[in-house]
Amino acid sequence: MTINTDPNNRPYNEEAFRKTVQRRTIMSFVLFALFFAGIIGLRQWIISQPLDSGALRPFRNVLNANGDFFSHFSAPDKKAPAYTKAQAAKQARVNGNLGMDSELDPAGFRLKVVPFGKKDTMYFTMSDIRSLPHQDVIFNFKCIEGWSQVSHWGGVKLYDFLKKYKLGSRSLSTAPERDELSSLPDYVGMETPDHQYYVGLDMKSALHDQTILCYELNDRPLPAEQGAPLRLIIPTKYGIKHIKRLGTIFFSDVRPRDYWAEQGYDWDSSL
Ligand SMILES: Nc1nc2c(c(=O)[nH]1)N[C@H]1C(S)=C(S)[C@@H](COP(=O)(O)O)O[C@H]1N2
Ligand SMILES: [Mo]
Repeated sequence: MTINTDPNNRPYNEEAFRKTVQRRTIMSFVLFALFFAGIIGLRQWIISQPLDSGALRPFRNVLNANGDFFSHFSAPDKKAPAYTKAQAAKQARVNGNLGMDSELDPAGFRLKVVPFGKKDTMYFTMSDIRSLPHQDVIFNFKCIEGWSQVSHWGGVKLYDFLKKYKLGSRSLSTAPERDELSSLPDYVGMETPDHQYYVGLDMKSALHDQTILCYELNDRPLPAEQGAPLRLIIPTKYGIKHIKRLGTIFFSDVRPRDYWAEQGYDWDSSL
């Protein structure tokens, strides 16, 4: 007795069975080849695309879309959690020394500021900067490499500095206001004196209450390897944005170049 498993009760036909198997084998081979060609074609297309801020355009678009999406959740006016001095590391980590080779002359130091529209460049001494109200910032410093550390910095609010010297608005006669963001230039750019390291910031984050021009670490003068005489501390963003050895500040409606964004990292780098 034979068991016929065909529901239509057709007799078993070896020749037909072999043909079906053969046809399916060819079909799956063709589909696989098409799929493979598609992947290779896509890859060819992607690598033929132009570079945009250091990433191939399609990847940069994904990075930008990611950044735009997540910026809705991490509002730049949100405060980074505060800590006490006792919680801060006694020995703050040192990381990164790009753009820090130029000669260090704290007495001769001038912070260069180029007002919006490249109007007359202005220069500020450390005493100009120190004359503003002192501000401590104690926060959890986070590096994209994966480490974080609570550290204690001192300086003056970038906002206070820009307000006092009427910088960062579209004209030289008005001080920037936080609640008039739409009337201000969109971005702030910062570079080391030798222009080897540079960051771009959105205006809202630059004017944030915890963003400081920093000249102290643990109540003492900022050490050279941590950015003396002046660096940026911007607790709402990853370490890459905390430029050390600050030399120049400028304002723009075009996204300023950014060292790590050119290496493929998220341009915004908000926490
Ligand atoms: N000029 C300059 N600033 C810089 C860097 C750098 O290489 N050069 N590295 C950045 C990175 S990646 C980090 S994590 C922080 C580290 O600051 P720290 O040395 O005070 O820990 O500085 C940032 N600012
Ligand atoms: Mo970093």
